[in-house]
Amino acid sequence: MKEEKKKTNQPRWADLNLSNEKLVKMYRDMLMIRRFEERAAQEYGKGKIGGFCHLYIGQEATGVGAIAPLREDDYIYTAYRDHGQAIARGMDINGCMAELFGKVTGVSKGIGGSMHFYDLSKGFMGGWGIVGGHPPLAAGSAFATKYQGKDSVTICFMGEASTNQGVFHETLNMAELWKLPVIFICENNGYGMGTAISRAMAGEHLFEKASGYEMARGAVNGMDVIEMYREMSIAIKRAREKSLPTFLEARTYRFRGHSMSDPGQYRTKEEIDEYKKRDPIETFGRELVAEGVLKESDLESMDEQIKADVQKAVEFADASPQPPLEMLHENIYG
Ligand SMILES: Cc1ncc(C[n+]2csc(CCOP(=O)(O)OP(=O)(O)O)c2C)c(N)n1
Repeated sequence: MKEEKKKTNQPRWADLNLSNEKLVKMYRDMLMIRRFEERAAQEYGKGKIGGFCHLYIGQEATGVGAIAPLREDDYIYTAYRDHGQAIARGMDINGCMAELFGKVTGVSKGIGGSMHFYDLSKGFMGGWGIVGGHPPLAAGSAFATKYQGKDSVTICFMGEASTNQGVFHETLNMAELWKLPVIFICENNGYGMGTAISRAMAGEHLFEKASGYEMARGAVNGMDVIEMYREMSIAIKRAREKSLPTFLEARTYRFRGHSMSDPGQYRTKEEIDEYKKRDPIETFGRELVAEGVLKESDLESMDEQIKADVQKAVEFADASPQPPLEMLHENIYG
């Protein structure tokens, strides 16, 4: 009886070997992404940021929960909605903000912009703009590390619309055929630009697309950082120890438009409000307080500190110089 009571009193992450420090870091990373992007939206409005800018707000738990169980020698590929994953990977927020501002101190020297964050030292391989264009690169990365006899894992984020591309299927086929240590994380936020998934995709169970290749697969609640961490830990173990791929469908939602230029008239306020009730940051923050990991006052002071850090990043970006003209001729094939 005593034993049973003890079990039910345990937090739901008790089996995951997560220290309080790690739990707090996961919460902090999600809040940093949120505050960084809210500020990016403001700066975009002021004309400080140009070009495309796709916000990750609402999807934070997917990126943080997927990246938290990785090792430093693992690799990450993603699409253009890349700020959140870059921050979750520990990329410098000054460099990230400067990249948005198109400054030479940016993570891609100011010539990539919002869609092309990159940091080799963190194994963050971008930031890619073509829908479905990067999954084959991720499979190539997994092939390379396997060929070199390393036990690194490559993870690849993609939007659900990319799974309608032919190259997606070619990639899954080769990944399973060659037993590559790669994890595909499909962030199903329900919409490809303004088109609801139900209008563009046959079949209700997206993750079953991987069944044609007999790949390990499943769906996970992408609004829940702990569930993401749990499923990713299993997939990472499979990739690292057995060199096998996994396809995970993370069910999530973006609270903002597709990009900064999207007025978002294809969804109702009621639908958005419904998802906001499941805000991944608020729900996890409440849970950490309920479990005694943090106090309400800790949440507040952390938020203040993060806002101050983001303010400094904006000042850094603003004060940084533009890339010099000579750089126009660098990194060009010809
Ligand atoms: C090959 C290709 N076709 C069209 C586009 C234009 N486009 C940019 S984003 C996007 C929607 C992609 O949606 P999804 O993959 O679900 O990702 P999300 O934006 O929801 O993160 C489209 C069609 C593109 N970038 N590349």
